[in-house]
Amino acid sequence: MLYPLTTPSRTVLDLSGLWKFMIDEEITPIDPKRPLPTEDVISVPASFNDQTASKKIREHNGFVWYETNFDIAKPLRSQRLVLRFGSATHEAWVYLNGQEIAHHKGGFTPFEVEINDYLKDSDNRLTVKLSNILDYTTLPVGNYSESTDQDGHKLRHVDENFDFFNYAGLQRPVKIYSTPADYISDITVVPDVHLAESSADVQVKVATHGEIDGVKVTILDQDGQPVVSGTSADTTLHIDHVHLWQPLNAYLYTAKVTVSRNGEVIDTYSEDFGVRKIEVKNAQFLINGEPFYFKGFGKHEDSYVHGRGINQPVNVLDINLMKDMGANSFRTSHYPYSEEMMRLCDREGIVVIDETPAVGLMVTFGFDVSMLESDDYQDDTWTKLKTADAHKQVIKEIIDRDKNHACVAMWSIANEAATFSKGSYEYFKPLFDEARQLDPQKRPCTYTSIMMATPKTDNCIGLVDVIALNRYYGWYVGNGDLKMAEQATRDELQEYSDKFPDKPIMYTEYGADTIPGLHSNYDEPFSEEFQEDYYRMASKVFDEFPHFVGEQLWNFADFQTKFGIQRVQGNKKGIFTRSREPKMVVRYLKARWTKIPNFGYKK
Ligand code: BDP
Repeated sequence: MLYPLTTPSRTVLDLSGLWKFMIDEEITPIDPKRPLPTEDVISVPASFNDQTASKKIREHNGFVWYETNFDIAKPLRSQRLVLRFGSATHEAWVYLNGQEIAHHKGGFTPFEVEINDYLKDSDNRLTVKLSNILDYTTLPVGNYSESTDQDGHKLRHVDENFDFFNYAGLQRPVKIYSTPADYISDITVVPDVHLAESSADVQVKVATHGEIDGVKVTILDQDGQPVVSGTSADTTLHIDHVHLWQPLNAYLYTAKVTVSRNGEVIDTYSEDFGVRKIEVKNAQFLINGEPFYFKGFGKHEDSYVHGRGINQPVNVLDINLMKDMGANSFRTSHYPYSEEMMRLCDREGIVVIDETPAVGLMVTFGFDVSMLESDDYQDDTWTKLKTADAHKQVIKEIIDRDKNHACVAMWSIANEAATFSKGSYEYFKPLFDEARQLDPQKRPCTYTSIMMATPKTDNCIGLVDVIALNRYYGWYVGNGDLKMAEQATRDELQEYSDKFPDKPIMYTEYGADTIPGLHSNYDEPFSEEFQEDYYRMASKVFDEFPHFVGEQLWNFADFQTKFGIQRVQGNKKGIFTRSREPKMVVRYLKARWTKIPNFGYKK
């Protein structure tokens, strides 16, 4: 799916701004044929939750309504016009001038619809009904229930089956873009790098719609100079002396595509791409033939006031903070991030593990890990959840959206699912097959494994290319006891290495809640000293294992969660606060990571 760009044949209009907004109390039906009955406003794009002083709005579960009015300049009306949502969380019904024109389920992927047939000459009214309901059929997974108030009105409840606040709304840009009536509908770029020859063959496939009889693809270098060109809709172009896209040293080429009819150029689109090779071989994660070491984070899209809404200054700051610390990567825990963030990572050379919103796939999820004491803990997740269709759909959508991104080095099919329970393999096998078949660049696939999934009990670990562990020894297990934690970390890594000698292993989560400014002479949990000791302990063990290929800690910054006795205004495992001030541990990690090379750390 193409990102909306202005080109010589296309224009993008941005509908960001103040929209009318109301929650739907489901008392008086709302008729989209009439203007939305409110004068209240909300800013788009952003989550709605933290923009008002109302607890009722912040915690509303069910439906909300958005509305804006717009005009389209006359010269554009002859073009094909497409309304495109960067995302709408979690389910959307879209009405233009009172008519339903689109419906989409899944809160973290884009969707679009042609609007020409529904437009008026002026004052078009765009209305969006959104649901933030999550249940056993959706991703993420929510525990959904209903009750009635004293007046007999229905109340809906979503209890997040995961550890982040259920922010919702129009959280990403809403745009209208134009194309000619016959147009480029998709571009797929697959680089095949010949490392020894410093060259690459880049396959560029162009999908079109309408009467097109000519396609031209020109590859431009980073200075905009043409390198090579071809003239078919499926062409493979050879680049000599190729500039590789390298971690923290990005180089982006552009595939400039023009399509024509009878010699006349009709549509133009420029897709940036990087040339790099990703392989998993001999228990190593190779980028451009060299063993890469992941240094970085699990993150969230989470900031003050914006909630989960796009916040580009914060995105830019986060990447700069990462680079300053010597980090080179992060995972889009626990959902696909905005396209704008992915484009930024392409430019900055940040290596991304791109995760689906499959989080909460464990019906017994909670902070109680006592089940770890039993070696064969089971739950009935896979008979209760009905998420397979949503999962398949989102794998398709995320690959369709992100397939060309140089920054995407691996797909994470799920976070902490009950892969130890009966039925998990049957659930995941087809999803891994699907991802591997759909990805034109054939990137490695993984999921991040929960502590109950051990080398003995995990049914699905055979499916992954890289073993990605979320582990909390010293925090949820043996809180405060770093001696025990060190041994448990070592024992488990040893067991994984012995059992899967060909698979690289990395940590995709480990961390300790830390209250900024809390200090302790006795290194107590929650103190800044404990957080540092915890990371020093883990680092020491990581360095003992040759096939341990990366450390992505939890979490980059403190973030908002639902209420809970283990959460004080959210999760405090950030090494930065929610406003991005460093905790003490940042100095230690910076010293460590700036010494660890991106390549060749584990010989
Ligand atoms: C893991 C989850 C993550 C949580 C983290 C924690 O993957 O979403 O925030 O633990 O408890 O279970 O801090």
